[in-house]
Amino acid sequence: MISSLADGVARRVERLSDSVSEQFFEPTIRLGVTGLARSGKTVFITSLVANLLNRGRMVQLGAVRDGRIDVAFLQPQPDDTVPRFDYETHLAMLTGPEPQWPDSTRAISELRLSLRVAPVGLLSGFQGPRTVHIDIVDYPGEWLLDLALLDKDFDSWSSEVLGRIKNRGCARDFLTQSLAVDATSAHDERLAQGLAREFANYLKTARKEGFYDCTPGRFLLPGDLAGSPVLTFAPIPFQGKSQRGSIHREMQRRFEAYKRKVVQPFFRDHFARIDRQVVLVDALSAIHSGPRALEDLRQAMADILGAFRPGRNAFLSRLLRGKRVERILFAATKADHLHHTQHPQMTAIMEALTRDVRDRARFAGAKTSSLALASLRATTEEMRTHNGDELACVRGTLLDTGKQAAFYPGALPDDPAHLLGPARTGADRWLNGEYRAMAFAPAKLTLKPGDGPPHIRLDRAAEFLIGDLL
Ligand SMILES: Nc1nc2c(ncn2[C@@H]2O[C@H](COP(=O)(O)OP(=O)(O)OP(=O)(O)O)[C@@H](O)[C@H]2O)c(=O)[nH]1
Ligand SMILES: [Mg+2]
Repeated sequence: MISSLADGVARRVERLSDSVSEQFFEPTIRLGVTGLARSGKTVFITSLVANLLNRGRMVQLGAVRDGRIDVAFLQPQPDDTVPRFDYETHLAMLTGPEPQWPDSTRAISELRLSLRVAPVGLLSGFQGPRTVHIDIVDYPGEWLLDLALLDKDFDSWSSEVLGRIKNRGCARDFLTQSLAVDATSAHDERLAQGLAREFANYLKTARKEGFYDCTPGRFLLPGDLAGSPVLTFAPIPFQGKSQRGSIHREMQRRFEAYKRKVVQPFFRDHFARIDRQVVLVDALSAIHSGPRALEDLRQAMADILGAFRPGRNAFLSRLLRGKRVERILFAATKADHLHHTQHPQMTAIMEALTRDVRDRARFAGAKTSSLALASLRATTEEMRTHNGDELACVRGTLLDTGKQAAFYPGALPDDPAHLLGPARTGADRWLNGEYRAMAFAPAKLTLKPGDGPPHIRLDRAAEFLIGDLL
């Protein structure tokens, strides 16, 4: 009895000293990782963590080059209600004997990595090593698109959505139902559920067809909110004065509840606490899909990045009160689909895609950078001769057949305007080039002790994001 009591006291003291030392001596960086669906978030985090634990391939990270990182280790995360990023499972899939890409994740998750770092500078002879905690937070880029809903009331949102989708084939079934609704009629739960279901179906198809404006984001990824009233509304046509007890009044109430209970908490509990942010973009896939997909991607990026210019949104300005993300990295992922001689063009496209917004974010004080990276390199490079031309190819295992093949993706233009121009003016195909997409399986690896999985420029990304704090 006494010993367990004493034990309890001792532990409490220990915990107290833990949290005191954490606050005063152990800096914590919250690193947000976002991007649209399939942009490469899970692979990025898995490989980044694996390469920070085994740092043989991270020489462009200054603290690694200088030999100042003594150890890196995973620790329990600080937030008890956020799912843990399932690092071990994802790594096992990527680096197992039959390597596979991880499953789609589509929700928020978190992981704490701690680094013990030797001090630099004048005091280095007197100080012991410091511990720096990096809390990596993975969240869907689609959730940032919901920010725009906060500025709208139900009626303006409804008419905007109905206007925007009126000519979309994939919206036909939903529109037929929605336009037939008499908004003044008494609320009928079955009708509301039918409309919400049809609206969610439309959103899912629209996303598959490459439309990016698929909000409210949680309709696509409902998680444990599935079937709840905050997800049981849909845009309906309405004019005049709202009646008590009408379907319009109930839809309006639920729309407001979605903003208050789903959108605002995400920004308050997660977004507002981020110090450094990486936005991952699968620009190559969009280029392969053609001008419309690239223009859609550009607009989605602009909307996503709008969240990093809080001045635009009253709720966010109030929430952040001057605090801002200090650094934002825009990274084109899957650069191993291109020979390295094309990486500068890829980076230029990335810069052009984010230019408008980036300039403003820079103006607001955040440091920004763009690069092309591969979190997990799945190819090797090779030169091939074709009709007398030297083609810079990449070679890898094809995902669908399991066969080895060399692949030439097409030449990206030196001037990104040659792609973004036609995309903006609504061209339906590329005139001066053909771009092919190819899905590679992750390569079988034999890693030397001390080496993480192979990557391209993941160390540069880490240097930009956290290097100054190590
Ligand atoms: N070749 C190559 N392919 C990659 C790389 N990173 C991601 N991919 C491909 O992109 C797909 C999506 O990667 P994920 O990391 O699962 O993307 P995500 O953003 O987490 O996707 P969701 O969880 O669905 O939102 C993978 O299944 C791979 O096919 C890379 O570094 N190289
Ligand atoms: Mg994922």
